[in-house]
Amino acid sequence: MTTTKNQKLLNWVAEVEAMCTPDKVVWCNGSTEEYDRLMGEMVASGMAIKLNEEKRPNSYAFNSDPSDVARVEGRTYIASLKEEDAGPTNNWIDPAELKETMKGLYSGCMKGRTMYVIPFSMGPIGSPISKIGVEISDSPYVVVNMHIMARVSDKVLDVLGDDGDFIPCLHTVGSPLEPGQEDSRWPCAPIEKKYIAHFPEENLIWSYGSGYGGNALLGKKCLALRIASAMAGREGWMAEHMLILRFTNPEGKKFHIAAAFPSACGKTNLAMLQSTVPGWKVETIGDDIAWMKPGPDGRLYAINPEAGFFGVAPGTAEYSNPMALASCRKDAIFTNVVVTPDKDVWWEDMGVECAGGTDWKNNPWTPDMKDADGNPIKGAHPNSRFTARAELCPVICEDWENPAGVPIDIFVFGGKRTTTVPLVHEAFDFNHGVYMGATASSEPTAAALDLGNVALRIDPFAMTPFIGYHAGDYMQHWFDMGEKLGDKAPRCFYVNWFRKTDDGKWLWPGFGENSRVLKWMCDRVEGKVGVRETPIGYMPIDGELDIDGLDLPAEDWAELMKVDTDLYKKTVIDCETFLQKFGDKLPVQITEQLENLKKRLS
Ligand code: SAT
Ligand code: MN
Repeated sequence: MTTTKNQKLLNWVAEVEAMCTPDKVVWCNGSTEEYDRLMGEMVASGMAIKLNEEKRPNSYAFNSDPSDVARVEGRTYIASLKEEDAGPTNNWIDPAELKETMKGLYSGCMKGRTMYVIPFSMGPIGSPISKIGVEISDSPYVVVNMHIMARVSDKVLDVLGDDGDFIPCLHTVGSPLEPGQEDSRWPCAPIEKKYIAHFPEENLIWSYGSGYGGNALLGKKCLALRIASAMAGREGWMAEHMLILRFTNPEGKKFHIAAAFPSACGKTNLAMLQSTVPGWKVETIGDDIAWMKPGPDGRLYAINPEAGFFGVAPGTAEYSNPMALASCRKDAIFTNVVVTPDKDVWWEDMGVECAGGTDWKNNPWTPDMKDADGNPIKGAHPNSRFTARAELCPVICEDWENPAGVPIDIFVFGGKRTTTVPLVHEAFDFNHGVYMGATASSEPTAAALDLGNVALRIDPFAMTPFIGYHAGDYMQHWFDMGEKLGDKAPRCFYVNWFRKTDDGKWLWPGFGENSRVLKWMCDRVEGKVGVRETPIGYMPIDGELDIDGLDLPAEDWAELMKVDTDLYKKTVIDCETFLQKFGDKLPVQITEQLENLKKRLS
């Protein structure tokens, strides 16, 4: 039961209950008691595994259905009233038609299940910059993950009051149960019935058929990026797929960096980086999403709307990200990893040996197992995840929940490119930076597995799957923000940690050593170092980006700093081809930047 008198909320819950016909309705309050009770029920049903209390206190593991392991971009829709408002990067269906289809699916979809009503706040509860959402879901797994990722609380309903507004987020796993029918361990619907639908003019989210990650934890990509970016475009602020970190120098001067990379390109690692530059320290504010608004002093202030990390497990190791490991040492949820016989967790590239256990498909597994083609069978799914509380991160910044946010000095864009793009370059000015962000390119990663075999994805601002409106208007919004911010706009840089030699060896050590590149950026902001001008942007003068003590042969460094104009021209052609699809919505500033770049390269 609930004590809320908010009529919009009560009406919506009643409507959904009538449509989805759950066995019962439970209003969630985010309490520890609620968390423990749901986990207890899921352990009893076999959906969750309670991990070893000594090794992983208060932690649980889940295995999803093998068909439900990542976001489904091909089944994600921006159902704006007009098709042209969704633009060429989004799937679109007429909202009336999509609602008809989905109502058909929703009808009776929660039969045999409990319907949870989950009030949550993205951003600190009660802060003027925060947004209230209410997720209705029939997945107890969603409830416990929302406890960690969003702020689920009765207090949200207090803030909402009798007539406050909220973003309705409807979710179901799409798997009704007939009387007596046994539930599956991870109920979900087949791919052709999955819909992740957004109605931007109504600030409404409808998700059907998947229980995994961003398809189901609707505060994250659906609300905090797709719906929020559309709101931000209308209202003059920014909702971006960016980590936020504070980098403090030995004198105590603080720099704030927001960085955009596609999913599964190491954002979490960078957000929690252990600086190798003496005296310089990184603190984490967020690892995935930034909401940014101009502050009273004209600078751009950022908050992290989330309360936890939904990080990629494989590759998270003591050497790559000890702070992420520390964040999930207790009170964590693991999805699609290996569970060892002593009920701890393991994944590929965790930096420790594993003799075997139960793999993400719930089968007995040992590391020497091979598939029919002789390739090793992975124990953890490449997109397996940990859900961890941000407050447990040892380097969480004291200002991570400051409702005023932190002033951003530097924007970083990037992606995973094994060739062509140098380690770091700086934009000539903000508009050039917007061009860099708009044409950021990456080789595909594990976070969206339904993209097929594309060699290169141009992924504007790492936002392609998350822009809730026309991407051309979204790019224009970036230029408009630059104009509004003027000389207080953040400096823009482009990085690529992922260059390889012809024989497949990484050229740059990465991880903590990336702090050397961040320091160079801060030195640029302070005017302490110069640059050399190249066709693609400003680059470090030899000796001014400190690589002392690295095992980095001179020829590797030269390669990392090289701009091969012939190779680069190919990327520019790919970008130009990509940009053509924006037609007359392509901002003139983009065309200008592209023409200038082509001239500089010729
Ligand atoms: O969208 S998820 O939340 O599942 C993770 C990601 O793609 O970054
Ligand atoms: Mn992400």
